[in-house]
Amino acid sequence: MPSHDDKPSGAFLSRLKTGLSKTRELLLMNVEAIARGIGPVDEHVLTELEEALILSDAGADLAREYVVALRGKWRRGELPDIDALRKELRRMIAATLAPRMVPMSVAPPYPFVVLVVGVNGVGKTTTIGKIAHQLREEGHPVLLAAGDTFRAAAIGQLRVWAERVGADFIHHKEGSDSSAVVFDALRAAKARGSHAVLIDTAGRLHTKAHLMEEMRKVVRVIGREVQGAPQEVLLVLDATNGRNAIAQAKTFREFTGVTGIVLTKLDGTAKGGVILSVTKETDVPIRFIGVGESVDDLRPFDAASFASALF
Ligand SMILES: Nc1nc2c(ncn2[C@@H]2O[C@H](COP(=O)(O)OP(=O)(O)O)[C@@H](O)[C@H]2O)c(=O)[nH]1
Ligand SMILES: [Mg+2]
Repeated sequence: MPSHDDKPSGAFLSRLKTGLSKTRELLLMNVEAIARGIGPVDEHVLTELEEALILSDAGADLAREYVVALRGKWRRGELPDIDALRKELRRMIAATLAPRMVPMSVAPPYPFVVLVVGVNGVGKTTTIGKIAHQLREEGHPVLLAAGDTFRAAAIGQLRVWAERVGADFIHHKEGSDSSAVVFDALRAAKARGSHAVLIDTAGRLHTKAHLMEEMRKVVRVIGREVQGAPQEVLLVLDATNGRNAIAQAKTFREFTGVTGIVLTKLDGTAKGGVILSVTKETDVPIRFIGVGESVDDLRPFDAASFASALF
């Protein structure tokens, strides 16, 4: 989808910075010289930096890789001061993230079907509401499907979003078969000319085999109703889950053919470096990042802005 911020504006960057402030504070707190922003680079700074990156969940291998590269440059006289170090680190982080920066693009043939998956509480329903809001702002007719039939409250939560953003809403009663909801939603979308169908799902992992089987069934139903769909299977990961998010990515990947990742709650954690681990350990684009609970706090992922907001 075309973003609101093709060129990150000052306002966008400052909001992103606020969202990532816990991670930035952790990094700066641990690397005193970088926090001060002046002075020479030395071995002590490089060691502190490696530790801070590991603490932020960037992954030990990547932290080492960065610091080895930085040390090489420093020894060759290419990093005269902290400012140069900071710029180089930003450049490296952006380069690591850049291959995963592929926006989700809602395009014909319509309906463009987005299945949203992930474990309980990661932010699936909220993310659907935020994406629906963006699509509505761009003028797309949108339909939300209440595929999480596990609790009545889950259906109600999605209904509130649908009303708020002006999207159509299809649901069945609590406890019904989510494939049947999806079937009805797609029929309705075709009849009404919806451009996008966003499908919410339940994410209770306590019966993993059952959940994954249900997902497969939903994917089959979608494929039968709309040729080439689902065009997007979005896996929502909660950044506060740290390394556990990587394990979730692997499980869902195997069963549902994930095509994009949304990393939420980056504002709630000092472990924002986890985005680097996700990038290193999966090969799926990061479509959006969530940096807060408000409707505007979901952003298309931009590698350079992310790196600047961090360091
Ligand atoms: N701080 C913060 N909270 C979020 C973000 N995304 C979702 N949440 C909150 O996380 C909680 C669970 O979200 P929900 O969408 O119900 O998760 P679901 O179970 O996966 O559908 C809610 O309180 C959301 O407001 C985010 O990016 N930042
Ligand atoms: Mg939900």
